[in-house]
Amino acid sequence: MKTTEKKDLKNKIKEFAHTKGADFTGIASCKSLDGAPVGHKPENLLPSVRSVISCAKRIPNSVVNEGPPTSYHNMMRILEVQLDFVSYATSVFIEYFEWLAIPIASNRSNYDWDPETQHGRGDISHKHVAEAAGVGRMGKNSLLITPEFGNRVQLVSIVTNLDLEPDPIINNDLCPPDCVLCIDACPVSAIDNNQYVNQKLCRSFMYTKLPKGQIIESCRLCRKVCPIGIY
Ligand code: B12
Ligand code: SF4
Ligand code: SF4
Repeated sequence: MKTTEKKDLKNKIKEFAHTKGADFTGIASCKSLDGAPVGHKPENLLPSVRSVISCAKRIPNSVVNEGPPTSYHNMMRILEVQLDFVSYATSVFIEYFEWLAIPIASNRSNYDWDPETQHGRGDISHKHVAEAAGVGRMGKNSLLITPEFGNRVQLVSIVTNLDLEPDPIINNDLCPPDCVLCIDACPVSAIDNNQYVNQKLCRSFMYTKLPKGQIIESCRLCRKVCPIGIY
């Protein structure tokens, strides 16, 4: 494919994803994700992969900061479905040009689960993809932070054998050096100083059981206290 054709297709794909509801899109080369754990590399999902597309949708600040747990949980479920739709529709769009494209589940755990440590991994880590695609940078809370809306975005990825021009990454750290608000805010001290989250500790606090038995994802203190993107 010629460079001009490549650029044109990249713009078309990004525009399409935006019309389907993506607020941000970025392209990462599969090489930039080489550091992913075995089984979670782009080529484990599509052997002929060349690029990984990241899409993000913002969450209203008021839901994260002020909303009841039920609204927050509902927002997480809505965005999960919408992002899965964005990645599905964009993959079909890419297939019209006769390239392969696989949408990776926004938030379903895959077979990688250790019941002892309660450590799980997604098929691919969307936040690592988003960072490599220039959508944002991972903060000390280990979440993907965008300069525009901070960590208040949800993510999805698409792997494709289409060789798209990667977007530039954000070079500077978005966390102020002395900020530890997210680390201090976690009631179960699940976040260490190396962007690492102890899943068992987080899972012990993150969920709330409602009187009728429904379990909702309620804790988001490490998101809420982060000042980036708040206006
Ligand atoms: C498992 C999981 C969790 C776990 C672990 C979270 C974590 N920090 O990774 C737990 C249960 C703790 C969790 C909690 C939450 N989660 Co969660 N979670 C996921 C899920 C399903 C998989 C994440 C994953 O695989 N991480 C990889 C980690 C677990 O593997 P690891 O061995 O620990 O990783 C180390 C290395 O292996 C290496 N690594 C791993 N992959 C890669 C890839 C590359 C290229 C490189 C170089 C290195 C590398 O880096 C790690 C650090 O050393 C994703 C969806 C997805 N598919 O991405 C959502 C996701 C990360 N969660 C999300 C959210 C919002 C939350 C919560 C706020 C829940 C809530 N109440 O709403 C909390 C926040 C807690 C926190 N501060 O992280 C969002 C984050 C959005 C954002 N802006 O970043 C995601 C992306 C879901 C989505 N579709 O948007 N979650
Ligand atoms: S979601 Fe809650 S429990 Fe989990 S790391 Fe963040 S603050 Fe801690
Ligand atoms: S609260 Fe501070 S340290 Fe934590 S992610 Fe936000 S800016 Fe970074």
